[in-house]
Amino acid sequence: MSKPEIRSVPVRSSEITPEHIYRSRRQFLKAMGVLGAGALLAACGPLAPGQSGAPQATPADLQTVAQTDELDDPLNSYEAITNYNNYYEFTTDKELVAVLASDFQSSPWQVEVTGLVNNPKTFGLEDLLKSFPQEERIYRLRCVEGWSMVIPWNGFPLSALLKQVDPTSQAKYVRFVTRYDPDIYPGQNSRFYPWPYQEGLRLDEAMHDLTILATGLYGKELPPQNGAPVRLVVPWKYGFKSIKAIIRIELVAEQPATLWSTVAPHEYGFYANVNPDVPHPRWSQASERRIGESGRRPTLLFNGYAEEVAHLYKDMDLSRYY
Ligand SMILES: Nc1nc2c(c(=O)[nH]1)N[C@H]1C(S)=C(S)[C@@H](COP(=O)(O)O)O[C@H]1N2
Ligand SMILES: [Mo]
Repeated sequence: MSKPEIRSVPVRSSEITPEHIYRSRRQFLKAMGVLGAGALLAACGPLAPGQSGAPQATPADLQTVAQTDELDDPLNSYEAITNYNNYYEFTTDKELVAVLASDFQSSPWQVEVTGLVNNPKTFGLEDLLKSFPQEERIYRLRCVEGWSMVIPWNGFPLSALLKQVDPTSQAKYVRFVTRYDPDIYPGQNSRFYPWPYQEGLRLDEAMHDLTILATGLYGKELPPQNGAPVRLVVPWKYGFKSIKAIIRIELVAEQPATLWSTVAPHEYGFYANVNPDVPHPRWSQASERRIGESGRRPTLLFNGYAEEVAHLYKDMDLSRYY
């Protein structure tokens, strides 16, 4: 039997499909006349394209084909991703963050984009969702502590937002700031940390297509514990770079201070690129514990994204601790 004509259908077996994308694809498939039983499940064997009267693919079918990243690593469950979190504004107890964050009000919310830009702009959350087409990105997240997950984010490239504000030629770095409000964030009453949480990227890192602002995960609105309503995700860097609950993005000329490099500069550098060969001063970074798995797996250079990002660091000594 010959193969059914479904090769041009834009569904990759390695994708989880969030509902809104699922729907638009479904409409596309309908228009193409290929939506029949198993049309999305290439492995199920031949079928007649456009076959009528056949049961239609459901979101559940899609979820069953779509459970790995591009390295064939399984996605972590929604439960794991939303119940094991680092968010020091709430607590340092990863399993308590979700509980303490459950009442967090992430609406209304504004993100001010300012500094060395020709077109400073304040975006309401609705503007961010409306102005920038939301995509799904399945990324590995590697925490500097030595654990990792695979997370299907929804969001959009940070570059799209930066293009709108039009950085001036003096802008060399981007600074990100989390909301400061000790009344809602119990952890911000601790004087040990220089609140608010801040992070930074070099402008070319910020403009890289892998760098996104996430507004959701698993096709749902971003939960408070994962940084609602909008957080950075930089998948080739240790997780602490991926700052949550952003209220300000500032284009600056000098490398900005970050919370972790202020607290412990010799332990948490500005670049913080995932690198198995450069140990943290107190532990090896050669391997990691994937949440949901027993044992450890080797950590990959740039968290497995070397092909895409290594060129950004061709003038830097990767054996150095930055
Ligand atoms: N504002 C803020 N952002 C933050 C943190 C934090 O404590 N506060 N923790 C970071 C760390 S150490 C990690 S590993 C990731 C964890 O993201 P997740 O909880 O969504 O998996 O968020 C990062 N972003
Ligand atoms: Mo982390």
